[in-house]
Amino acid sequence: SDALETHPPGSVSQKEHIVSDEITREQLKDEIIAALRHSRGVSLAEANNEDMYVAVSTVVRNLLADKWIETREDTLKGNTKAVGYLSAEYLLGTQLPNAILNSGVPQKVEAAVKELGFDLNAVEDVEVEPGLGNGGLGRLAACFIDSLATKAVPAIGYGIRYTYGIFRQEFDKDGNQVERPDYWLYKGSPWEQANYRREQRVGMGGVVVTTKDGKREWKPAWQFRAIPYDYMVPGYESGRVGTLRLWSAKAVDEFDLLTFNRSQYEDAVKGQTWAESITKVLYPEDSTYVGKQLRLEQQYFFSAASLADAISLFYPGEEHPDMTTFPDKITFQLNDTHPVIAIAELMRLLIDKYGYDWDTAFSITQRTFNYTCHTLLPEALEVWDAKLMGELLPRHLEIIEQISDWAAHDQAKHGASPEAIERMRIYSNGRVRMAYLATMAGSHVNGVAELHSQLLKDITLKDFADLYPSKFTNVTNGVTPRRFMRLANPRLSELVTKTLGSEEWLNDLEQLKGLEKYADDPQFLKKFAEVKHQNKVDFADWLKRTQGVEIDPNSMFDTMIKRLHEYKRQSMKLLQVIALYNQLKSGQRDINTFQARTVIFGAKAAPGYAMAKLTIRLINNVARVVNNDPALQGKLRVVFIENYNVTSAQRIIPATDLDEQISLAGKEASGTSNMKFAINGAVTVGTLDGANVEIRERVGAENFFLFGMKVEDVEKLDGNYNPRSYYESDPDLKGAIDAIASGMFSYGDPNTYKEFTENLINKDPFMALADFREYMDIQDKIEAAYQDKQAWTRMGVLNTANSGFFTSDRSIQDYLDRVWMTGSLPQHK
Ligand code: B1H
Repeated sequence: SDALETHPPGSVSQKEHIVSDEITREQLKDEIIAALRHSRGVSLAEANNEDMYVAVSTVVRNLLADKWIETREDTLKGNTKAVGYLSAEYLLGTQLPNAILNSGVPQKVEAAVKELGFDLNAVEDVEVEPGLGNGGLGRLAACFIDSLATKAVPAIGYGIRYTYGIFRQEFDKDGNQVERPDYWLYKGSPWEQANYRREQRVGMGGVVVTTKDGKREWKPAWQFRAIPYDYMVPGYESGRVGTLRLWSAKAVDEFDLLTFNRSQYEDAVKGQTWAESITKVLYPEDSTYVGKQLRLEQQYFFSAASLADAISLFYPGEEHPDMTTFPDKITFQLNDTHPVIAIAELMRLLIDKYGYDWDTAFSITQRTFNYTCHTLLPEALEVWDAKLMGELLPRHLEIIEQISDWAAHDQAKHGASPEAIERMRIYSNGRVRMAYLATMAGSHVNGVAELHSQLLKDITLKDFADLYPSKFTNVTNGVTPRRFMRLANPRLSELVTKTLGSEEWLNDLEQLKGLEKYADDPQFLKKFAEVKHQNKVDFADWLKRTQGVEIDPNSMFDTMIKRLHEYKRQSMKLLQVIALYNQLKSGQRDINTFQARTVIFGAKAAPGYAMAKLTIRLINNVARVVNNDPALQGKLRVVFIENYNVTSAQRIIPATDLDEQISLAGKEASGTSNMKFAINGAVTVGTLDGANVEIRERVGAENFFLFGMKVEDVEKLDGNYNPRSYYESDPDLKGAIDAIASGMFSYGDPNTYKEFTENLINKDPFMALADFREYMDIQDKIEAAYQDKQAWTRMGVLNTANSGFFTSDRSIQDYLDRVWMTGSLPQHK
């Protein structure tokens, strides 16, 4: 009866069931007020921005709920093979603006919030972004699930719900990075839903026994509860809402009551604390591998829970499912080696639990998995100590040993030499090589940009590529234009929409090509330049407001945002800045004709990476000295954005004139901010590395500032590289390094940056000194080019017009065609 009908707090009432597209502004206002009262317990008059944030989020979620359920039902019908994206990281960014955009009624939501007396921007500012990733790899996963939903691909993203995401970065008074815990769930999140109905158990430790009928059986020492937290992934204009399922660990027994009764409280909760530590914190390493037990626990925990989830989804209630059909139901993409242990887990389930023979099990497994490699750096390839793995996952180690033997056998059959077979060993000398396991036990291996995929075949995985060439393919990365153009840059989006006559470009980004014909239209160039200028003004205001730093929107905004790593060469950028500073101080460069520049850095360093942290300190201190030197008349400024993250990226990128992509050739697998900058009409200065190569090909060499050694040059120099000779022969370079060594940026203390300068002069592992001169010279060309405002804007336009390829929608299409061999659900508009 009506009287007994109850609604979960803030839900859309069932009586007046609302079809999201037909909802009116008035109804939305009522729903928001209801959500305020039901889920926050406040009236509209009492509500603050935080209440409003939760209420609007609740209402927008409700608008998407039907599509979410429908998408799941259609996914599980199994008519179209689904995609399981396995990733230890998802760097999502804020949820509310994206959900509003994809709610189908963004204008109405905006109007409703406004009419209730709130500023939507201020409401959105309340949200703390879930920083469940380190950098490009995690952000890529977030872009991919967005595109999967937009393309109506039946998909589930699986990952880890870290209680603490990537640390919050602060700078201390000396300019050092200080890491603060990122308790992003401090006030809860309206975007997640604990889904206890789909809870799983995951075991670890223990022993393997042989049963009476001769089978191997794992007896884990401990069990953990794996609780899924579900996030909606709304597609843009697809009528589809996908699922991101993040696992959280909990103890099986909340309390050890016996212990507690003896009032030893600490002991009683110990088991709980230990269990929950598995998903407590994201490892803040990017591109380096650390063989920590807890990390393997995290990897296995989410891989095992995800596989169990998929099996129970596609074979509900079946005790003896026909697992030979599993690869037709779902294909799993392994995002780097972090989830590769899933391969051994599926083998274990197939053999030990479902009773398949080894060959059948291996064929199912091979057809189920594909692997994306994101690196070329040897230190990033995960190699587990077999002893550690054996203690935690004894049965899995056994299986991996068997796969290793099978692989050697298969390689011999394909004609590999004994030496090559030895090099390709998955398990040898007490080490387990996860990249090799993924390569042998999956169907496809892909790199993330053309150059990277080629280098994988030529170097990192050469033996495998020679033997199994058809396994290898490339899928160039992409980024979602919804977040990085429509949400981040509404002004440019509006100009594009007006110019092209529709918004279709947002899910068909190649349509940006239509802007090319306006590249010489002075009217259009003026508007494009005006958009950039307004974005710069906005950014300057934001910087003033949040960091108290003042910058001049009329200066050139020259940006380098990415993780701090030696191979990315923030140090080279810094040497250029110091050299400029020296030239301006000495009068070698005329301050009156100098193009004012604001150099913007944003970067986090892994807490254990000493050289990266020293570089951060130096950047901050160069900023201090340069910004406070009256002789420069404010014409050269250096700013370091504290706690660079997705939210700040969305502000910086649309305001940037010049984008720095200056890694040593052959080191950056792809890069993805380079794509975001190009789409937003910034011009790139870069080396021939990663996706820079493809960006330059598309936007045109004349609209890209190329410099530096190529991969071949680096190879030639390798082995007899002498950085000191560059230092000694280039006065600008010597002057910059000597300035650091003299204590100019350390209050006269010559020791503070000794390791930094000595490392450059004597080792310089990423050859910054060898590329320095060309980098200085190209910066002069850039300065000259910037003087002609119209020509510069034209370059920006041609970047935007020709970067349609770099949408993640295209990447997903490539995966569908080359790797997953599946398609989309019908779109429900
Ligand atoms: C990338 C990583 C990475 N490559 C280890 N590898 C990690 C490795 O926690 N860990 O141990 C975390 C991350 N991340 C990046 O992936 C590449 O450096 C970029 O060039 C690329 O654009 C990005 C996405 O493919």
